[in-house]
Amino acid sequence: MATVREAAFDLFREHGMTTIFGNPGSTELPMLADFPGDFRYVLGLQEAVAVGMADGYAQASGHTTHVNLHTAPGVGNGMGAIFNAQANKSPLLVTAGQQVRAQMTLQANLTNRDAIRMPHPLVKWSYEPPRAEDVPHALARGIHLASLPPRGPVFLSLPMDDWTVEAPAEEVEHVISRRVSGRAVAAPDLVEALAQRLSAASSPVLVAGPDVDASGAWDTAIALAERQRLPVWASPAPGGGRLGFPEGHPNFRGTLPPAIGPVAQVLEGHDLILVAGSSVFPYYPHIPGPLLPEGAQLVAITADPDEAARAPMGDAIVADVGLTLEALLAAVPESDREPPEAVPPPEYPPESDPLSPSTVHGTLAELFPEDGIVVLESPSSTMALRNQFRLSRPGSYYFGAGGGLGFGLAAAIGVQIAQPDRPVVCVLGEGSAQYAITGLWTAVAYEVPVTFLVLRNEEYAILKWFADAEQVEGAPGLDLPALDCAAIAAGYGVSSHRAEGLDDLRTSLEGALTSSRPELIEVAVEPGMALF
Ligand SMILES: Cc1ncc(C[n+]2csc(CCOP(=O)(O)OP(=O)(O)O)c2C)c(N)n1
Repeated sequence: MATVREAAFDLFREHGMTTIFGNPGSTELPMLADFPGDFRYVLGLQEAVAVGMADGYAQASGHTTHVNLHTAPGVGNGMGAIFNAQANKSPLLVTAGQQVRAQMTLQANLTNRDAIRMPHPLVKWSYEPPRAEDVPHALARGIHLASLPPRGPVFLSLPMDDWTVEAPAEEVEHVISRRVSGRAVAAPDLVEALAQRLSAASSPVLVAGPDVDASGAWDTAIALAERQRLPVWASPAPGGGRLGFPEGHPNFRGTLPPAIGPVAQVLEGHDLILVAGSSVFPYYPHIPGPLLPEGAQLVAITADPDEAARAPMGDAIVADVGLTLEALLAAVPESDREPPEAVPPPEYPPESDPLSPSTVHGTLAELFPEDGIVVLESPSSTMALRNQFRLSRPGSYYFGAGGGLGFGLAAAIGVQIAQPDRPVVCVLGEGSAQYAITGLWTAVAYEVPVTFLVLRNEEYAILKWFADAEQVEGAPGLDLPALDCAAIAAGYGVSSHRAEGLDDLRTSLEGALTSSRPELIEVAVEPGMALF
């Protein structure tokens, strides 16, 4: 007879979930007992980092990923990162330990007294099984729910004395062998009607969002844009956690601005806006204006019913983005509209002291390997990086769609573990780096060769920009003098370097990109926002 623990690990094995991220405490040790040799445990030194790494790993591998947190305080530490994971639609099985059942009612130390309610608004399902025997079934249910569209985190609180209880054999056999799938194509008449609207439009445009990449629709989006001669915009950067279209493709125009009025302005002249795999739209800040340009209609394809329902304008089709784009592609003819012409990246400013963030990003873009991956969290220069780069392969870009800092550094490690053959560069502001700085230890301990490029502007530049936009004067806490990331990294055992000038930056980037260990390069940059 198998124990609950043996059944659980068989279930994880069956789903290919043999890499577990976590930070353990006394309430998690019974789960980790006799840890099987075919599993890998990746230790994060703080729960937010463990969740962020799992988020990156889940997105870059495409598979539901298990992250195990310490009971109440550990779940609390992880909540900001769980918020990010739901915004990223990252399929996570988040488990946490709990007091032994016999001591929960008297609320012994470390009891999570309302475990289900704690992460509730951030997860698709939050549960504590009523009996130890229900743990394998609850884990399976959580894995299926996390994997079904819209993907996202689920949470299970697991009392620490459950793991050694005997599991119900027949039930477990069924639970382990079940497969649940949720990719659904839109009804044929909807696809046909959309195909007719698209072909009949005089100037249609495609807005490609993160779920194009997540649903494996990269090539289909290219084929559709080419067949219908569609100019293509990336969905606005704050919510555009992944790219939906190759930035080096001649049809690619750029990244939409993240505000109501400016989006309508940029899309002026188009009569049909087809949005694939994005919410409509991830706006911030609030710059009012018309929701759509004069005379334009909008249709969104999304696998997320909530995204479809909450959009303030346009129609929506709820279905798998990849399958629906394929069906649409098959239903539209070759168009005779004029094909768009390529937009080259803007020229970056010449060397200055300190360097402009645009010069740093332009230089990185020049050296960037074909198969490289960028994980970005450098708030005041997000747009500069997007404008300087022309990333053109699927799975090449990850950005925290939720906006909670700490995603970048942690997720880059998870992405690199999931994609060991592709070089990962994590571009960070020195302020952002602090939210997950302990991740550097994990990168060293597990030999994860991420290149961390830290832009040091000695301030929270984007908050100064927001202060201006919000007409806030005299706000404290927006300067970061003397935060020495190279020295901090050295303390974690990361090989680090402070780049002085452009030549040094170039040489050190070249070295780091081919290094087989984590490297951190800090570069001083001009304060303020960098857009191009
Ligand atoms: C968890 C969390 N706390 C606070 C913020 C607010 N915030 C947004 S950007 C920012 C400053 C980031 O500083 P830095 O990385 O140095 O980037 P810069 O703005 O200078 O480019 C802060 C504190 C946030 N987004 N997430």
